[in-house]
Amino acid sequence: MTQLATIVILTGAGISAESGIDTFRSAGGLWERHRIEDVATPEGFARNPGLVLGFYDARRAALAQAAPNPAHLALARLEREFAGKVLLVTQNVDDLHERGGSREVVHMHGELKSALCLACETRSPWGAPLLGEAGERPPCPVCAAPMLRPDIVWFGEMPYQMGRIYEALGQCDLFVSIGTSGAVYPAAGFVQEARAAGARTLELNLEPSEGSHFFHESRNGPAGLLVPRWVDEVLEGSTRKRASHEG
Ligand code: BV8
Repeated sequence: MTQLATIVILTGAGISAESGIDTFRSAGGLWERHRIEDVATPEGFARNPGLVLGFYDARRAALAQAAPNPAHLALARLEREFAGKVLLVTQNVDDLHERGGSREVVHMHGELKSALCLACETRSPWGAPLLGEAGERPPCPVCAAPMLRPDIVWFGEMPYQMGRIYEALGQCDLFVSIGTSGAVYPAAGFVQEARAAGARTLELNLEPSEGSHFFHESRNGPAGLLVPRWVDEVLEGSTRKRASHEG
């Protein structure tokens, strides 16, 4: 394996599936129980804010019952021990990468544990419901307006940190996609950006995704099994960071 310097990783709902978090498009997934137009678009929120706030409040509450799985832990180990650069980009809005030990995570579709104020447009860390029992809306921590919405990128909205992501894709040696169906853009197009920049591309997914044919290599199986093995492979084949306790 040529010396790896920069790895870009994209994760999707599949990496959190073994932690008990629902995916979107697998059988029984989120999009079977809710229409995307109703709960994951600005128009749906304008039409029925209570339905959308309740949808995300339920998912935020479910986070407390979920724990990071071996795939999350392995990516945190890679970040700690790999001597080159790793950029972890996730489409997921859960906090399992952070709770698994990853220190730098790019949440391109936003986060359940953040709230966006429609009045002052600031994003604030948020762990509580956004809709009270009696339908009341909590005040924004910055401007006090009762105008908070989930800090989630809905369909038709611009994902976060796209400039930073495209810059990394243009310079990476390896692009790895983990647990995503490749159904949603612009994330689904990242593999082509990486290939155009000369990177090797690897897909780790339970089954072939819509974009499998774009990858040089595709391995199928549960992330909890495939990701730790892949991280071992990368760390064995490359120099490791000197552990901080070695001084
Ligand atoms: C934008 C909200 C532009 C957060 C989400 C036609 C063509 C191309 C594009 C478009 C088009 N029409 C419209 C568009 C654009 C649209 C889009 O892509 N639509 C699709 C449906 C065609 N995209 C957008 O609107 C994006 N914005 O384009 O803006 C723009 C330009 C200028 C100015 C303004 C705007 C915004 C997209 C973000 C939408 N928000 N979610 C939330 O509620 O969570 S997307 C939603 O799907 C989730 O965020 C999720 O991240 C994303 C992708 O899903 P996956 O993560 O892949 O999950 P999925 O269930 O699909 O798959 C799970 C996979 O895991 C499966 O493959 C399964 O096999 C695997 N798996 C399961 N278990 C395991 C496993 N793998 C390993 N181990 C396991 N155990």
